[in-house]
Amino acid sequence: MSDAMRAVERLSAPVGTTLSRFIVQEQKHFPEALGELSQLLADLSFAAKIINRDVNRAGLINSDGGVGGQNVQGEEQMKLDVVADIRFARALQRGGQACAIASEEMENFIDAGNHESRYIVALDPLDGSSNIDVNVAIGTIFSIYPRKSPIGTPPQLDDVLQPGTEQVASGYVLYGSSTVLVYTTGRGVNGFTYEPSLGEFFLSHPHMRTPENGRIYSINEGNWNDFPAGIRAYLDGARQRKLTARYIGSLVADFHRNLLKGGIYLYPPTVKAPSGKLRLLYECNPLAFIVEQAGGTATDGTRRILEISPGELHQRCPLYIGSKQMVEQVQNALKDTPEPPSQP
Ligand code: AHM
Ligand code: MG
Repeated sequence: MSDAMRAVERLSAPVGTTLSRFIVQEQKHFPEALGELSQLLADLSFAAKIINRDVNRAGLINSDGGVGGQNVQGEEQMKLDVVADIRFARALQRGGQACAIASEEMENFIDAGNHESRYIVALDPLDGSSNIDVNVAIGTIFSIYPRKSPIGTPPQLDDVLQPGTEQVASGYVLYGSSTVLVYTTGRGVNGFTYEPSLGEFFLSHPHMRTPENGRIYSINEGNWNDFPAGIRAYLDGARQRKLTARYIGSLVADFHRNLLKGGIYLYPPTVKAPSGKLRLLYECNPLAFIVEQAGGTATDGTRRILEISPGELHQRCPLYIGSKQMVEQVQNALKDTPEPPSQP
């Protein structure tokens, strides 16, 4: 082949599979599907594109300041996580496929007004609050459930308080050195990378699998004195085996890295947070669904995360999530040394 032909071939290479095309192709595996879930995923990815733009321009538009503060033009500032919450709620309300939305940013779930729709969305619109103002990777986490109440009626709290096993889809968006959207509908996990010049997510990580074992552990070791004895024992072992410590402090970013490379993320109960810090509905459950679909595990130390029945919207739970063997080791360490966190 001549150089010219090679150049033509290179320049006209296919750009790949867009997220929208992939969603439509996936829908064909669910013959009874009416396209509502596909539309919901499309709405979420559209809002994610807008958040991505906002995150990238955060320093310029002063949206990284505190709520109620003022920017240099004397305009009201709004924190990016609040902006993200508004954008997702608007996209879902207007998209028409979510009848209720539960968010980390809202005390109660909201009735999205779409009473004919069949789905509930729980989400953390912008997770990693301590990293928002300092240009460190942050993320969105979402979870989709079928409603339990009859179609055509207003959604109820029980629609939102379902165990993770009931999820029909979940995913996350990582706003990092590139922006990645990863999701599952229970048929494996696929990841898409955002191409800013085309404004599209493209399939970049098909059929994601996480290694059975890994060498990375991610935990806020500053809380060492508060950890249950079993966790301290596990961490001692990890140091002896010279594992690698990596902790960004953004769950999505730590989770994504460990998913790809093999590792474990731990947020144990502490004295300050006796039930752990992370929220079951929109942080633990969606990532637990993804990790299991990718061959990994998620527990609260004794129970499978997905089987925990939530009693309230913002319920917290300890989280040990990642490579199967590493999570098992943590569970064993907790069993062998079953002491609660020490009291101050
Ligand atoms: P947030 O929802 O207020 O952002 O809190 C959740 C975040 C996670 O992204 C992160 O893994 C964890 O909190 C970090 O907590 P800590 O600062 O205690 O290590
Ligand atoms: Mg959060």
